[in-house]
Amino acid sequence: MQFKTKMIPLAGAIAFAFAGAASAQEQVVKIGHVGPISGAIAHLGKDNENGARMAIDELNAKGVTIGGKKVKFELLAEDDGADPKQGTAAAQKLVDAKVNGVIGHLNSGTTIPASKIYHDAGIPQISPSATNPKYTQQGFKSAFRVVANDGQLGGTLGRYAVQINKAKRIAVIDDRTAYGQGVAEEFIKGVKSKGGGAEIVAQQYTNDKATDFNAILTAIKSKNPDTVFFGGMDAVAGPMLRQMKALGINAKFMGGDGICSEGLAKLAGDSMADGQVVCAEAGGVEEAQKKGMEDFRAAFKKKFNADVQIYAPYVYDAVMVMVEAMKKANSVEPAKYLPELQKINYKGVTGNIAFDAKGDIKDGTLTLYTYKGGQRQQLAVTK
Ligand code: ABU
Repeated sequence: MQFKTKMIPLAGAIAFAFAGAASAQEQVVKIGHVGPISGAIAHLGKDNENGARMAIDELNAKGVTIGGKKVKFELLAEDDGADPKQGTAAAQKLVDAKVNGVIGHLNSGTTIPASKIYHDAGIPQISPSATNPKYTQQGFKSAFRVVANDGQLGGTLGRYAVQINKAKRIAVIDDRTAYGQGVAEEFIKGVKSKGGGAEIVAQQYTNDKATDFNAILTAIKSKNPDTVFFGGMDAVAGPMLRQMKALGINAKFMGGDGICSEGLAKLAGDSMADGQVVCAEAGGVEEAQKKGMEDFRAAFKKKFNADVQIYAPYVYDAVMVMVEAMKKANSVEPAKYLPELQKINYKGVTGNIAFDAKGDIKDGTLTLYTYKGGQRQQLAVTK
């Protein structure tokens, strides 16, 4: 058999040889991302994943060199469906793929069990949104989060209910997930710490897939609450608000970051009165950094034709922080850049990011929001 040969002109041959040399000096760095891309909160999972994609695309466009080699970042995006079992399976898949680091997961209920898998494999993990304190209380040096935790979230909301909203009769519902239960418990502690004559008049439970709240809301209505706190996510809070309106429960509705999305108003239909909902994002920026955050939101909208839901900017920063640690270590090897991650001090779009000894963000901020005319409106930024 004869091979047809094609002559390459000399200049082309030299260029070809150099291109080969350049690619030999290129290294692929795999960044894992995990969130729920299916199920009721897929819109939040996609928001997170797009935050990671935005960071990776920017890094590749800019060009990053680490350890003398040009880096090509690859995003390995996995869906955990917000389910703990699917979460550990996704974690194992990323470990088997030899990722250099992981951003995720979105939910506390998936982040906590997955963190042991990453820890045992020596892979750094940064959650951009899991707020249950247990995640960073396990003694895993590989676990970090770039947002405040449920102690800060629930506690602040509890104190706000009593001090600012003057709540007296409070009903509490949670979805029994690691996040929902945890933030509700912290909210109750916050209420109790302020006294002020506020009482928890009812406590009810649901789950993260429920759509019918008639029985628990009817029980709550009989206690005549002025405030209902819900520990759970926006996909459940929306229909819950609709059913509260249908039952004539005219109470304030409060919740943590899980309900505090751009999409809550849509999920609640026209059932949300102006100012009725008060929720908190587990992060936020003060005046001087607002422009950076607004620019990010505009660039995100342009790239994905979608508004930021909650945590896309935190995911973006989490990727940037991980890469910054690699640059400082001059290595993409987890064992080498992990010590740099532990002592990072990085100015991101979501504010300054540095971690305490447990891996929690230092000086975490909260942003309180309400909704008016179906739009999320900021009430306050607080520490
Ligand atoms: N922090 C709200 C949503 C994620 C979670 O902690 O489960």
